[in-house]
Order: sequence, then C-alpha cells, then structure tokens
Amino acid sequence: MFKDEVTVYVRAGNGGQGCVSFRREKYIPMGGPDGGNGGKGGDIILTANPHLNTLYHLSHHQRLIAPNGQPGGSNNCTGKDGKDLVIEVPPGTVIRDREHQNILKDLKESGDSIILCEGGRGGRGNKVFATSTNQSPRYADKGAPGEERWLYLELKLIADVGLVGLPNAGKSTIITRLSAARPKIAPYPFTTLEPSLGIVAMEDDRSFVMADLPGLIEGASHGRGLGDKFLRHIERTKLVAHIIDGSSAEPLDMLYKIIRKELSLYSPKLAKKPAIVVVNKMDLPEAASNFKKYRAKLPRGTVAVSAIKRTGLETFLKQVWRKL
Ligand SMILES: Nc1nc2c(ncn2[C@@H]2O[C@H](COP(=O)(O)OP(=O)(O)OP(=O)(O)O)[C@@H](O)[C@H]2O)c(=O)[nH]1
Ligand SMILES: [Mg+2]
Repeated sequence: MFKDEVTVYVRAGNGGQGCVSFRREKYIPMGGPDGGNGGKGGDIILTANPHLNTLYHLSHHQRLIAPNGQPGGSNNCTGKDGKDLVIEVPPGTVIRDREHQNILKDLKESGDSIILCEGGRGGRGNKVFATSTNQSPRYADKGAPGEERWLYLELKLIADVGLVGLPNAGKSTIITRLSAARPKIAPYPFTTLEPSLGIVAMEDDRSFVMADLPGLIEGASHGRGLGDKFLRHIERTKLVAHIIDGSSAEPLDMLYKIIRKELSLYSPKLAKKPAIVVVNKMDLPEAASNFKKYRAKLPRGTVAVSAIKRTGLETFLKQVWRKL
C-alpha cells in the first residue's frame, strides 16, 4: 500500500518527578535530604530512512508518544531518562504543523532528522532545595510536561524524471522496460493507482530515478479521474516526460495540450519544468502515420518509441540524460 499523506499526533515524554526523601541510616542521625531528580522525558525525533518509500506505516498510528522520564529515588538516585521515540519516514517527507500549515522541516536527504518535540525536564529532588535556613525541605519539583503537537506529513517522492500522460499511454510499460520497477500494466485506463519509482541504469554507471504516475485526464484539477494530487510527486523532479499514445484516434497535438493544461492548472512552476515529449506505440501502423501527420505540431525534439518493441528508448534516455 502506498500512502503519501498522514496526520499524526506526537507527544514527547514528561519529565519524571523529583523525589522527597531523607537519609535514614543507623548511626547517622539527621542524614539530611537525599531525594534525587527525575529523568528527562524522551524526545520525538523524525528521521529520513532511505529504505522507506511510503508513509503507510504511520497511517495506523495516530498517536505517537515517547516514554516519560522515571521519577527520582531516595539516596540521590536520578530517575532514568525516557528513551527518544524515533519515527522513520521516507526521504522527501515534508513536515508541517497541522494547524498553521507552516513547514517545520523538509527531510530531503536520507539521514536528515529533526527533534520535533522536546521531552520535559525532570523535576528536582528535595536535596537540591536544601539551604542553610531550610535543611530538610519536604518538597520537590514535578517533572515538566513533554511538548505535543499535531503534524501533517506529506511525501513528495524524489525522482529525477516523472512520467505523465493520459491513461493507457504506456507509462508503466515504459518504466518496466527501463528499470526493475514492475507496476501493473493493462489495456484499460487507470491501471496505475499509485506512483512507483525505478532506477534507470545507463551504460558506464550513470543512473537516475524515474517515477511512474497514474494517468491524468482533462478536468483532473477539478477532481476528475484520479484527480491531480499525485502530481506532487513530480514537483521535485528535474524533468517531466510526457507520454502520448500515438495510436489514438484523437489528434496528437490535442492530447498533448490536455495534459499541458492540467499541469499548469496544478502548478505554473511545474508547467515550466523542462519536458520531453514521447509518442509511444510506434509499432502500430496508426501511430506511425499519426506521428508523421502531427509531428510538426508537437514540440521540437519529440521522440517516437515503441515500449513493446523497445525501439526509440535509447534516444529517449539520451535526451533525458542530456536534460538532467
Ligand atoms: N502496441 C503497443 N502497445 C503498448 C505499448 N506500450 C504500452 N502498450 C499497451 O498499452 C496498454 C496500457 O499500458 P500501460 O503501460 O498500463 O499504460 P499507462 O500509461 O501506465 O496506463 P495508466 O496506468 O492506466 O495510466 C497496455 O495494454 C500495454 O500493453 C507499445 O509500445 N505498443
Ligand atoms: Mg500505468
């Protein structure tokens, strides 16, 4: 299961209570106060783990609470600190405050991490309060409460190039030809319901990350089809590869414009990203004649490929590499 947004409540541990205690030992009359301090509560830490690629594991845990510090003990024993709660998320996770929607941190690289809530300080034991005028204080501090907040986590996959296009254009077929990713492929629209990533290895050790996305249709910005929310995953790609089904009965330049329009409605910034247009299914005679007919109306450098016959894919990769 893929999940690219979750809201969670997090709370750091409370500080442990300070201890009120007096030293009582044979032959040591009036041993004085010996209550230890409480331990600090555990922090809430978020960290980016490169082995994760979804937020699904957090969707069952609405509340994540770090352990409290232990109370102080007699004999000047300090309570144990609560263990920090480390929450792992995939790189590319943007952390927002749920209420104000401001970005608290963008965990872009693997290993990036942030302390989101600090554990409460432990309370001081009665020993600390002893003074010359009050040598046997009968009070101690309570531990401070841990910080708490609601978070909104949003995953924006980090890929170099994202495949966009109408449903059935052959996006998933292309990524399976170029990488080890194996999204489902079928001759009906909306086969792909969630994005997937694949690493494309070129010769001489060069490689880049490609993202296959669900199909977009006209009106996606108003929620038609699967909507356009998954476009967040190409907000960070350096490049957009726009796949067109060459065998379509509709004019190819019109198909091209539908997607361009949806991209700019989603985000003008996205629409300005460098793009490569790919006409697929060139093994079919309709595609070959359509390509000839509409080539001039498509952007310069449009590549013709057949994912099934594996033709043109080299040229496509070279173009991608040059633009990256
Ligand atoms: N003839 C031919 N068929 C192709 C080619 N590429 C893909 N197809 C077929 O087109 C259909 C759709 O392919 P997908 O790869 O699932 O298309 P998609 O763009 O990922 O579709 P959605 O996930 O629904 O958006 C499948 O039946 C594929 O076998 C091609 O180069 N030539
Ligand atoms: Mg697909």
